[in-house]
Amino acid sequence: MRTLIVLPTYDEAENIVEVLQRVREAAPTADVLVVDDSSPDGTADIAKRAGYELGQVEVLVRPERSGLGSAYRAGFVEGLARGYEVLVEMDSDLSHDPVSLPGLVAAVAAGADLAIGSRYVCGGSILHWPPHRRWLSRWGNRYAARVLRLDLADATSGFRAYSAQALERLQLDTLTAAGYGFQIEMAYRVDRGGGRIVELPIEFVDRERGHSKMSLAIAAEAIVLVTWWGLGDRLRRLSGRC
Ligand SMILES: Nc1nc2c(ncn2[C@@H]2O[C@H](COP(=O)(O)OP(=O)(O)O)[C@@H](O)[C@H]2O)c(=O)[nH]1
Ligand SMILES: [Mg+2]
Repeated sequence: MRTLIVLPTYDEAENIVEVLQRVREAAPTADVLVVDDSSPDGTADIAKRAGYELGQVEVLVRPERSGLGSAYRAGFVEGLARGYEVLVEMDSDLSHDPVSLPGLVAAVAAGADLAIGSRYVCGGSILHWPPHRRWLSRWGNRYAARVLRLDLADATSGFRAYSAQALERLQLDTLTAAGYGFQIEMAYRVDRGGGRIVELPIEFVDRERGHSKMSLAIAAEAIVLVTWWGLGDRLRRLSGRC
C-alpha cells in the first residue's frame, strides 16, 4: 500500500539522519515527509541533505513553531492530497524503533483504521524514562480512557498508522489540540466514528540526544481538552442525543 511516514521535527539535528537511515532500512518502499518548524538548530537542512542521498524524502518547512498536532495535520493534509493509502506518525528522536513500521502498516492493510504502537499492552515496554514521565503517561492514559470511554491502553502513543479513509472521515480541519492531546483526540475521533483500532506492542526508548519538548502547558492542554470532550459526551448522553 502507498505509505507516507510523517516525521515532525523541532531541534532534532542530532537525531534526524539516523532516523531517516533506519526508516529507509525498515520501510524501503515508503515515502517520508519531514515537517520541520524552522528549527533553530538547522534540522531542516540536515534532513534535506540526508533525504537527497536516501531518496523518497521530502522536507516541509513551516515558518514558526506551531506544535506537534499542527505539524501532523499539515503532513496528513499533504499526504491525503497526494493519494497515500497509509499515513504513519513517528517521533524523530529514535524513541520509536522503525523496525515496528512494517507491523503497523500491515495492520492497516489488514483492515484496521488505526494501528497504535502501544507501550501498555502485553509485550510493550518503556526503557530509560524518568519516573515522572512514566507516571504522567500511565495516569494520563488511564484518565483519558475512563473519561472518554476508550478501550485503549495507550491513546497517547505517537507511533501509529492510519488508513487514508479514516483520516478523511475525521475531518482534520476540525481538530482542536495543538500539542500532545492531539494523539488522544485522533484516537477518540476514530473510535467515535466507528473505526477499528488495534494496538501492537512496541518498545519505547527515551531519547539519548536532544531534549524533550513536552512541557507543563502541553500536558495541561491535554488534560483540559480530555475533560471538556468527556463532559460534552455526558451532556449528549443525558440529552438523549447519543
Ligand atoms: N514540527 C514540530 N515538531 C515538534 C514540535 N514539538 C515536538 N515536535 C517533535 O515531535 C516529536 C515528539 O516530541 P518530543 O520532544 O520527543 O516529546 P516526548 O517524546 O513526549 O518527550 C519529536 O520528533 C519532536 O521533534 C513542534 O512544535 N513542531
Ligand atoms: Mg520523544
